[in-house]
Amino acid sequence: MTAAHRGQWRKAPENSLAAIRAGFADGAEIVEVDVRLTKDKVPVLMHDATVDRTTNGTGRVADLTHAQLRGLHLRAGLGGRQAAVTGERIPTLAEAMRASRTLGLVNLDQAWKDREAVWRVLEETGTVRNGLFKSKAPVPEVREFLDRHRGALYMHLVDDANAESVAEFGKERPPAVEVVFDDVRDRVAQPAFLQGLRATGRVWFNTMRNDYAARFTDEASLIAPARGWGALIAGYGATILQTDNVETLKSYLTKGVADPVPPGAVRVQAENYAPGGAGVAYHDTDPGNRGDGPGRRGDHVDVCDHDGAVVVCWMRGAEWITYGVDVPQDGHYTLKARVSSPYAPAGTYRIAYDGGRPGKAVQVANTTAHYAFALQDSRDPRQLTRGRHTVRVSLDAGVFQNWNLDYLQLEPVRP
Ligand SMILES: [Ca+2]
Ligand SMILES: [Ca+2]
Ligand SMILES: [Ca+2]
Repeated sequence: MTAAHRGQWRKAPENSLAAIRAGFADGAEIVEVDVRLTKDKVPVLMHDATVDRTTNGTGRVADLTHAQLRGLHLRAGLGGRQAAVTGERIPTLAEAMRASRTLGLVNLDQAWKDREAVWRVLEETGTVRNGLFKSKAPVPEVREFLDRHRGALYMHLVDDANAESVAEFGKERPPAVEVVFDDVRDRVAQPAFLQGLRATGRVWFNTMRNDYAARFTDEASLIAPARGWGALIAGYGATILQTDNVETLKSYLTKGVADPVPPGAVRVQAENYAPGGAGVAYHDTDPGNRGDGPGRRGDHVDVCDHDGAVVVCWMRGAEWITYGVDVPQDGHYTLKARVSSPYAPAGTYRIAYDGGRPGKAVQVANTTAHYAFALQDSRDPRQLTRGRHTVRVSLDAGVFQNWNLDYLQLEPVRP
């Protein structure tokens, strides 16, 4: 099963009704949302304690009434102060559950402390069988709640700190267990423990960030599924994956490929720039590799690892970097760049082919987070002949530049 983390935030604001609908429409069986109570005790969807990141307002959810929250607008994607303000508003949990009733399960994150108020919403909206509670609370506390609310769906969360709590459930094991491990040597990541979980239910892993499943991430999966989703399914017994990449995970589960190169296209990873060193293959203004990723020995190009995505980062004005690209056949091509940035504007780049003049300035999109990558069309197509070409990406000097480049992709287009 696929669980869409905070809904399909690549198409609508996180934790919005549109993101919930898009998550189910893109094939997720589960949408994960975050629940908080307003000052007047209305359960609403909001990840953070404050509305600052994801809306055009400020303040703590617990200090704002439902009426006050309704006046706010959600920001695009994962938000941030420079993300676009949308027409979407903060949904109540009741609205979210009604929207999901015929579509799938809703994983109620951060809801355990307010579980009685949440339960009332599920009852009122006829969605007791849609709402999935979760916690790592002591087992007697969980039992007490489940005994009083027969029919409640519950998933227990374990890491190495509470691994033995699963056994305390005895014969009444929850139908799913969420396993969090940041190291493959963790106790909860060992085969015997996981086989025990699989014997009685589903096993849930999170692949959004590096620390949730020991670097088996969405982004690593896009490079090669065996580095992420494939490993969790084959080696760790995963039956539910929570992802920030709903469409690519569904593609992998149904077709066996995560992020295929389109027919007739050619892709080059940003970190695989041309040989030759400084002044020949690149110009970089930050001494050494300022990133935390696997840079090339002795080079100054900055390479970061954003939760499994290996990217050129610390982009600064006047820098440039060159790639060798093998064009498969004569034709008209557009260059797309897989980029990320929480800024608006994020920066600009120009493309030059085979030592020629740089093309028009391409504005890098605000993707709302450094780890939120999107494939962006430069909309500056060129006629290219079959064979090897050089592509130089140069960043305009004197303008703000702070973005990340994952890969370049030349795709055939009609002239
Ligand atoms: Ca550098
Ligand atoms: Ca740099
Ligand atoms: Ca890359």
